[in-house]
Amino acid sequence: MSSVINNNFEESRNHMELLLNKAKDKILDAEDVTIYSHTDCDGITAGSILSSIMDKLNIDHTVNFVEINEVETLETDTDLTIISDLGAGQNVSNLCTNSNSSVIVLDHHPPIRQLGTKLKGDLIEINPNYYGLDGSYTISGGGLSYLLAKTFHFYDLSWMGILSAVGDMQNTMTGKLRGLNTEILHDATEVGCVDYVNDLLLYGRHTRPLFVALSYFGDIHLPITNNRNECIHFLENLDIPVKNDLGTVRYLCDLNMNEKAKLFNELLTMMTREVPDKYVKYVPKLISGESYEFTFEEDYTPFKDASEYSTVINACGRNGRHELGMEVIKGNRDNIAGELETLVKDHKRYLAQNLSRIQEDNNVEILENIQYFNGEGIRPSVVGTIAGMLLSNYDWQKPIVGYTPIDSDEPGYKVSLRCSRLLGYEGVHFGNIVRDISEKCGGSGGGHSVACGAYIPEDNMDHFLQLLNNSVNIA
Ligand SMILES: [Mn+2]
Repeated sequence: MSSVINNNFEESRNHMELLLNKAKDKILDAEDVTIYSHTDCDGITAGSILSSIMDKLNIDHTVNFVEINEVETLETDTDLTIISDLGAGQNVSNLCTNSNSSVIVLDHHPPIRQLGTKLKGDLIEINPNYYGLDGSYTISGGGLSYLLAKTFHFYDLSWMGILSAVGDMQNTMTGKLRGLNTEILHDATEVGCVDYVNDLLLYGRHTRPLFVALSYFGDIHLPITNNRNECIHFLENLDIPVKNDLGTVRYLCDLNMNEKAKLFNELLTMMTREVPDKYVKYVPKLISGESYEFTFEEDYTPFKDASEYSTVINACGRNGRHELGMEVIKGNRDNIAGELETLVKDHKRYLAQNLSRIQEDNNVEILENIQYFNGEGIRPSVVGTIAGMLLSNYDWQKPIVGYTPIDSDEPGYKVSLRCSRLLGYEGVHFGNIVRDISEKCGGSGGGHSVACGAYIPEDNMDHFLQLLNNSVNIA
């Protein structure tokens, strides 16, 4: 267990700053640096921030994107090694003791070492959880990497800290960024690279026609869900034109305040009708929240809105093209535009095909408290995305679990769980539940309250589902 320093926020931030400055000195002393970062949007963005720091300082470096289970066997032969968005929960003594490299761990996941642990090599570990700050929403791996960049006054990288926080879903429960993320947001608005507005939480503010965005809306099943015709009627009834005067289809970003207010009220009424009484008070939070935009990006592109941007980076990561995602973030987009477009298109097609296959084959089994599908044939990296997409087509009041075989020495499954945020607001934390149950099943897991995952040995999969079904009583 880690020790927690229970001082006030300012003291915590000051102590982090002390460690960040030590890390800064290590960087300035290094001739060459190895960067290891995680493979998801947060990790890719964190790697991009660290790489940008090294570029600006003209320091030789390599960036490698790795999975959690690879951390303990990593090697290094450079002066300095930086691990971001992972490392806190893994044994890193291999890196520290078998090399002369100094090691910096910038992670927001629960740490297994005490603050200030000494290993044979130099180790600087920076983690919000040491100060009682919950890493699931106060700051991301990329956010910590930005705080390091900030010690060099590289404020222009602050937008990446916002991208990583949104990519890590740090704003999902309250609809806005909190904790140390607000410091990053402050820096980003100060230098003018990020704007934020209160808006409807429809995904696709710049890239999905409004009536399409509406058809995908929400954690819960509505009369307009997956029904574009209904969505068009819905908008017409509200006097919100689907197209503008020139006949061009309109996006959420085209609506004026009055139109947005009408849309908000109508969605509120519709959703209030659909949910049990105990959830009614949470419904406004499902409909509106803060949206973050990058001021230097073009309107109507997938790079303007932070949440849409994170989809592009996730598409890169989930197709094993992490470097491509990093090039996008670092702004080297001209040469890779075609490649990126193809990748995102193929990714969407892959998701759509697997989604309809599961629905057509009637693959979703409904138990008393959970529903699940055997996603054999689906790549482990996207089984969670597909679970999330399926949720509104099934019983949104139960979590949905998908699993698919992983390629490894011991046969097992990658498991992903998604559920409505309404369950999270009621206090259910599936990340913790799944962590406990997966350990009982000889696996490992965890994550957010409404989105989490696990690795489970093949023989224990049925047992896992059974324990999960028994562990919650949704009704
Ligand atoms: Mn992360």
